[in-house]
Amino acid sequence: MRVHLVSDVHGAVEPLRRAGQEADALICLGDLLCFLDYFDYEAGVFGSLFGPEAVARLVQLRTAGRFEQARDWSRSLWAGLPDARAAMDEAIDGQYAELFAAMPTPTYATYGNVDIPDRWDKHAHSGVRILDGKVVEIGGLRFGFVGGGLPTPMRTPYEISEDAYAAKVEALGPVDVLCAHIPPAVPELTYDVLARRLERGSSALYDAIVEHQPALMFFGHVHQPLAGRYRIGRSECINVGHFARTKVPYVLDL
Ligand SMILES: [Mn+2]
Repeated sequence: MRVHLVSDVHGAVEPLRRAGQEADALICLGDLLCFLDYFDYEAGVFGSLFGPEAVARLVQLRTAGRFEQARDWSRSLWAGLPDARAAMDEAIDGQYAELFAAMPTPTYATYGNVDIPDRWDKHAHSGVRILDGKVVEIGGLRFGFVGGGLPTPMRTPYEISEDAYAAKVEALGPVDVLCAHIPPAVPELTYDVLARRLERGSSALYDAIVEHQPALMFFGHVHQPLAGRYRIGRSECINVGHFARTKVPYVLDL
C-alpha cells in the first residue's frame, strides 16, 4: 500500500491533485489555506484582495518581527473594504472548495494552524475523513492525528491552548504512527533557517513519543527546518512539508 503524505499545502491545488492520483491513500496534515504567500505577493487571500504592494509591506513587517505593526497594517487593509467579512469568507470558501475537490478517496486529513475547522465539513466530500484527536487504522497500523497549532504572536486562525492540545495528544494513547501539523518540541525540528526563528513545537507530542515510542511521527508546519528528520529513541520524526513549495509528497510504503 502506497500512502502519500503532504503538509502545508497553502493553496497548491494542482500539485495536491497529482499527489493524490498516484497513491492508494493520501494523508494531509493541514495548512490548506493561503492567506499570505511569502514568495508570490499576488497569491493568496491577501494578494487577491489587496494587491502585491500591500502584501510586500505586510511581509516586510512580519519578517522584521514587528508583529504589532503588521497587525495594524492588516487591520487598516481590511477596514478599507466595503464588506470585509464577506470578502474574506468568499476567498476562503473558494480556496477550500478547490482544495477538497482535489483530494482523492480515501484522504485522511487534520487541521493546521492556518485552517478554519468549521468550514471543513461544508467542503469535504465523502472520501475525506477529518481527524483531530482521533485514531484510525490504515494498512493494519494505528495512525493517531492531532490538528492545529499553539499560541503565537502571529495569531493564526487555529491556535489552541497548550492544555487543550495536550488533552488531544493524551486521548490518542499508544499508536504506531503519530501524525500532527506541528512538530514535537525539538529545536532542530522547530527552527526555521530562512525565517530565522523557532516555530511552535509541542512538548505534549514530545512526551507522548518518549512514552509510547511510535515507529513514526509525521508533521509539517516548519517550512525550512534546520533538520527534516530527527530520532527520539526508537521513533523516527519526519517533516513531510513544505508541499506548497516542494510539490512532492512524502511516500510511505506499507
Ligand atoms: Mn502551519
